[in-house]
Amino acid sequence: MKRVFSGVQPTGNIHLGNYLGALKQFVELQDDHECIYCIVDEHAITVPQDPKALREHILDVAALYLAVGVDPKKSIVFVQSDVPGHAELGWVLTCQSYTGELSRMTQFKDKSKNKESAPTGLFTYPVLMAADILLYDTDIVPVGNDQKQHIELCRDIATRVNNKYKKTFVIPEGRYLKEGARIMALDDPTKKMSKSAENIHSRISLLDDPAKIKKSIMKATTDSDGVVKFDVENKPGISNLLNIYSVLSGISVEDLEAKYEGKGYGDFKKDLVEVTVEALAPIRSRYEEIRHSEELIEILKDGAQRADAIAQKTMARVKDHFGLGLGR
Ligand code: AQP
Repeated sequence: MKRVFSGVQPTGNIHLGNYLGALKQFVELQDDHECIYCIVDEHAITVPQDPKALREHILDVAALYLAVGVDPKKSIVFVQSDVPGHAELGWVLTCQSYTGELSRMTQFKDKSKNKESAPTGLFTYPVLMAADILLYDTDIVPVGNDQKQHIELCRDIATRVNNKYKKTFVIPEGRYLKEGARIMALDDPTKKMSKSAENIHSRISLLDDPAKIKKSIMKATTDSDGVVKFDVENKPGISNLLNIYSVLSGISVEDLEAKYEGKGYGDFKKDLVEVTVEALAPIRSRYEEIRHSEELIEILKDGAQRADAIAQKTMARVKDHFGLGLGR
């Protein structure tokens, strides 16, 4: 069975982009793959975090994994910092990466823009992400489009190590969905939907109540010609909404265009509100059931043990190939 690894940062406001780009794939893959899903808290501290809130967000994301359908009987679910191999391999790989290639990462450029100085962790973040993936001999990494550059870097580092030392790592492949891979912000469809955007109406969070969902969708930026048509270049707002509608309802974009021919954006948006509320309602209620349960903690502890067993084997191999430690 092929092995799958992916993670989400516990930085709050898990949104439709995270769900449609990544989490939905997590669920799809778990029946016929060996899946490992992580809450990447060590990535979250690359920007300032309130310690109390971070702890809560870790459990929020874990509960959301389960609420969307990740099944701990089929998949390993755990918190990154509970497995020391991530940070350990992260350092080894930092020594195998170059400042030039890290400087080219667009996420680093965006997040450090207009800052006189940025945390070093923000710069080396993609190396830690490579370590997360390579630690588990991962074959497939289900992620959104925005992670493509980081996945390529991971493959480059793994290939470099394999060529320089004995074959150490499996070379992973990114897995991106055709639709859902890049959900755009509702207030500005030229930017991706993001957890950290200031305007709460730029995103739909998975736990938003129906009133908030309605307000965000009805306010979403479209254009003035009133034709429901998929055309990313000229009509990015309505194209993004069509995309969301299509993935949530299972109706193709072409069928949606036909359904709303001759109707205005108002009707379209009203229906999209209904579709979204309906899709998110079971996630919200499952989340409420599990979020404060002891079961959640047990699942994460068990997941960390199972993940650690795999990670330790990889670290033993890495140390052996690099000549680290005493070797006995
Ligand atoms: N807009 C998006 N469309 C599709 N997929 C997306 N992902 C993120 N945004 C979109 C995917 O969600 C997974 C988890 O992302 P993350 O926790 O690593 O955070 P991120 O990519 O940094 O997400 P945000 O929302 O943009 O957070 P901030 O604002 O904190 O930077 C990944 O698979 C990602 O591709």
